[in-house]
Amino acid sequence: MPTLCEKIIQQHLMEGTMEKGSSIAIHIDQTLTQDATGTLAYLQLEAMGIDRVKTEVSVSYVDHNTLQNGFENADDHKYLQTVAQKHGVYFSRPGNGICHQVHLERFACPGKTLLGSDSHTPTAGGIGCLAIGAGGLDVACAMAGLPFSLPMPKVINIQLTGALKHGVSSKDIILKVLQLLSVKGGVGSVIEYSGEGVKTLRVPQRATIANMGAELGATSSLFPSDEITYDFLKKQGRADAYIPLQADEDAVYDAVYTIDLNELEPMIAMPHSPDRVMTVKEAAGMKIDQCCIGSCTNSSYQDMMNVAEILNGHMVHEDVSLTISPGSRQVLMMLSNAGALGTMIQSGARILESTCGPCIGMGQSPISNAVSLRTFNRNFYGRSGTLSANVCLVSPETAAYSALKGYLADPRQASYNAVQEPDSFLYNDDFIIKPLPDTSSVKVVRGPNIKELPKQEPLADIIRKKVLLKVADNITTDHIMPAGAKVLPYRSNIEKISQFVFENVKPNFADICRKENGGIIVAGENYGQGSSREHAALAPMYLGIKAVLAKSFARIHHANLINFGILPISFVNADDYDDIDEMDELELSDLRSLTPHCRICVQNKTKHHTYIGTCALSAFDVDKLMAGGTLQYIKTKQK
Ligand code: MIC
Ligand code: SF4
Repeated sequence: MPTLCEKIIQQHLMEGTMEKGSSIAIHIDQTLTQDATGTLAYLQLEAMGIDRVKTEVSVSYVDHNTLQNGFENADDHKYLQTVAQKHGVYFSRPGNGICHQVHLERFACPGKTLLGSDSHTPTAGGIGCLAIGAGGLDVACAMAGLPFSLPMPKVINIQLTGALKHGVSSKDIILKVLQLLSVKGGVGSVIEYSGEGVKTLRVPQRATIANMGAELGATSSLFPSDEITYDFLKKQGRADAYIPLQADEDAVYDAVYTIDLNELEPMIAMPHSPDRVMTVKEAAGMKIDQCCIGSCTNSSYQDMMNVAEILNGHMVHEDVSLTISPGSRQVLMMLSNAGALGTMIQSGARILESTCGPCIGMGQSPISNAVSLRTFNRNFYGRSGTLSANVCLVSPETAAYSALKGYLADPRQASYNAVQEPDSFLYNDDFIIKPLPDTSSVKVVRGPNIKELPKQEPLADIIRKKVLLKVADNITTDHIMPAGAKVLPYRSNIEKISQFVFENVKPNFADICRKENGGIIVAGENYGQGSSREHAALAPMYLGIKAVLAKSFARIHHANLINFGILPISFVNADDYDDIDEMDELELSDLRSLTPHCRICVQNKTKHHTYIGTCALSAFDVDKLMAGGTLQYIKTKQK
């Protein structure tokens, strides 16, 4: 009676028992990194002294920092290429596509485990792979052959019945799930999809849904591996990767929801959160300024072909800028061969590289006060690069149809023929540099932007620091460590990037940290949701942040804080949050006696009040914190 998730975990279990919430460690078969998190991951791998990765497959992608406005990003690409060669890692060159789309096409396998230094790694759940996002350091550890620790997840089942109607797409399914569960609804869980409706969805459509499980806060999302999976793998020339896989008929789930696809309508997530969902009909008519189609969520061949069908013979509205970024070189080639690229260009679409592009604020920031419809997965405040912009998330069909109209329009009214999956995909791996058998002659190239990793001291017994920032619920890693074309080039330069920590929340935060010689952050629920970027822990650590006191934490960020020696403390009594003000002085004591799931006494020296906090830690986490972070811990062990 196991669920699909439990079957895969069972086969990979290295430590612990499969009791919900208890700490387990699993073997990782594959890893992926992208350039914005990859440089740190490989610097950490090098620091561990590992010659060659121990995984079945590890792939390094370049897809985020591709706007080469200065030498920094190009230098990073060269470092990534050479360090990959040195350590037996596949290297997907810039231009080959977005990591999750390419990994789905060329590497992901049902039944395998995949750990990626990007929160949307679960995209590969669309093919039945247990794929998890993590910080770069955890991915470096997996490349070094160490098991990956996580709490044994709960399993939420979403049953899909019926079939999607004209103009409704798989993006609308996941937006509906977000409406049901919210950005916190998946925390600590894997989401498993089943039911007759699943059989009507092709692998890339399933991948769209699995991708945005990250926005639910879920550990991963999974689809069964069935004849549709086999068909996709066969068309990618990878039929031998197929194994059938599904939950047992009588699998027991922690919660079950049903969505009837027959009844589903086009959906939209309003600013600035992916769970502020309503139907397109409810918001229809809203004037728009920009539409961006692409990202790891919606850039498959079928997505793009449907867009071309809708645009065919029409011009983009004069007040709208439409950008299209196909997800991979494979998709782009196929669009070109099918004539769809010509259709898009003819309609006035601006064709961008096969990269993340506007999704991570790498160009195409919209005009002031814009309404921008995007087929992406995140519409967090400021992420587009225009602080006054209102970004909404929609399906490719809604974006394309609205781009023609100049206002939010319901694609069920568009007359177009939905495109089916092709008979075969145009695959070739010429843009993926394969690992060399002998790497002894490879020289790793480091440009001047690649700096050494900062070091952290072992945990002190007493921390007495001021609260330098108090923030509300659902703070994203985009709030903590903004991305975008200005900041991303410094992902390998922690001193430089730390200047931007909380830039859009408290512009002088870095200066205050320096003046006060570090401090503590107080936060509400779900602190650190969103991206896996470990810079959101490493850069605050560099600024002297010693602890975060929050009502609750997002999974990946919680792990990243521990990796960099910052104490993640949860309030036992959530009301204590209200009692603390910025610049209050807090004292945390007896920290050298920290144990898993221990309580910590927090004294407010300014108000003379005492609060109780807890730390949800495994024994391994305690060791890491004591040493001052994971890298320090591994180094001490090696001595
Ligand atoms: C994102 O979508 O926010 C990113 C950029 O892909 C991140 C990784 C990063 O910050 O580099 C993610 O989702 O993990
Ligand atoms: Fe890239 Fe956007 Fe996907 Fe992150 S969410 S991997 S930035 S396309």
